Amino acid sequence: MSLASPKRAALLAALEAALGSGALLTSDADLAIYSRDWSGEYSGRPLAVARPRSAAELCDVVAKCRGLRIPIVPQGGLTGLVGGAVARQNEAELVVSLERLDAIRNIDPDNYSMVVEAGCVLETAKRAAEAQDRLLPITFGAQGSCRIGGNVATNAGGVNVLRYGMTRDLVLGLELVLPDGRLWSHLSPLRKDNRGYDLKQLFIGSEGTLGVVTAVAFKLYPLPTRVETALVGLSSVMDAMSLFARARRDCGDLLSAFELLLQEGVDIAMRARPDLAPPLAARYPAYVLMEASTSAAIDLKEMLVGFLASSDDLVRDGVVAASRAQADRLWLYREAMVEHQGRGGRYFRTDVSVRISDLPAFVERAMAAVRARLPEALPVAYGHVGDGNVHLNVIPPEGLDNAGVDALFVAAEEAIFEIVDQLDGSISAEHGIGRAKRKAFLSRIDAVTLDLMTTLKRSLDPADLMSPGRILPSSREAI
Ligand code: LAC
Ligand code: ZN
Repeated sequence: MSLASPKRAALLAALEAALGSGALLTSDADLAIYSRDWSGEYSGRPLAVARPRSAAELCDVVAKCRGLRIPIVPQGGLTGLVGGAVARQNEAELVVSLERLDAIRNIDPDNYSMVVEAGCVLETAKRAAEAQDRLLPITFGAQGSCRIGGNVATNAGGVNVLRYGMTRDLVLGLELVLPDGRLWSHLSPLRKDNRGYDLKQLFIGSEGTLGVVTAVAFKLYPLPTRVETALVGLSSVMDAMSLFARARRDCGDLLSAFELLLQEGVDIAMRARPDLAPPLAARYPAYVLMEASTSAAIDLKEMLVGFLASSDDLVRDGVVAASRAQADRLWLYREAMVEHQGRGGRYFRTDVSVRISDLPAFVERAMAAVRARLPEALPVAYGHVGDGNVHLNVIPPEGLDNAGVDALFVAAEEAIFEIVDQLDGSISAEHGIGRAKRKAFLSRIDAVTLDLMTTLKRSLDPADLMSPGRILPSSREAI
């Protein structure tokens, strides 16, 4: 469906008048960077890009789109991996970029809270909190590009979830524009508030389908003054999870990251970054990157070194970083592997979860299923195993054409999700549903849950104008 030009012209004229010049982008050259996500998997030219500077301006944009029945897709840093923020091909969707709504409205160190606008880059918000001796704990590779509104809309995860929770656990208040154009403003950073339904929870993780986030009140934590990082080699994923169970007890609440890598992943990192030497003297089937941190005056290094020494039945070798620079280098194996796993081409991504106790069985069975079904492909597993969340990705053989890669994606998804189902896990622990996981999501959802979700969507957005076709089928779509 493409939009008839009188309707398009009416919208553009109305938006131009409401927003002023420079706020509305319409040329091919200007639209290019808003038309493709970071993964390269999704692209679509929007009808135009509106860049409001205030929540009031955004209310106006939404009201005008509503009048003309034009769908809206909010966009942040385009680092989401499920196709949520890119306009659908040939669907005449207006992208609303939050990039100019990027102020840090306030930081209250004594209340351990801050209020940030949706377009603020995560790293900028983290730095501002740090300058006041506080930690905004959302942490992951894309933090230099992703924006706060997207973090909330997707309930972003990351490497510190096991200590601080998902984004949802850090949100105290929200301000957003509803599909009918009204502003819902609840930014009060109270720690406890039990008045009626906790409405903000409906919007966190709703992926742009129920409203557009304009500002967020976050809970902050003490900025750690001591951080200890270790990379250890182990004989198996099973041993890695036994180590995790012990670390939970022996490191208490000081454990802030527990990431799994396999030897294949370390090899990918070293191929991509020839300056990275093998991390340990020998090669191991599994590696764990673990981090403990605190702001308290305790000997954290003694605790971590003591813990690893007492676990010498599991830990075959390991290194504890002697400096922040060395710790950053240990994290580089993880980051370089993530960045280069696809060798610059397309690859199949998952972000599944199972019970922590089922994780070794999941990795073994899912890797075996992928190898049996796609012997030429390379399965790579890594991730936040302290949360039971693993990224089991599948890299196509080099030279495979696009149709072959499409077929591989289908086969890989079937093979991996079948094991997730057997273990009663989640096909999306972290990245959300968007468009990428919609079919798999809808084919597994129970009737009551689907009815509740559809009822909610229809009551808040009866004309289906907010990110249609993401999570749930669009009402205009043949299913
Ligand atoms: C990670 C992101 C991709 O864990 O979820 O690296
Ligand atoms: Zn992840």
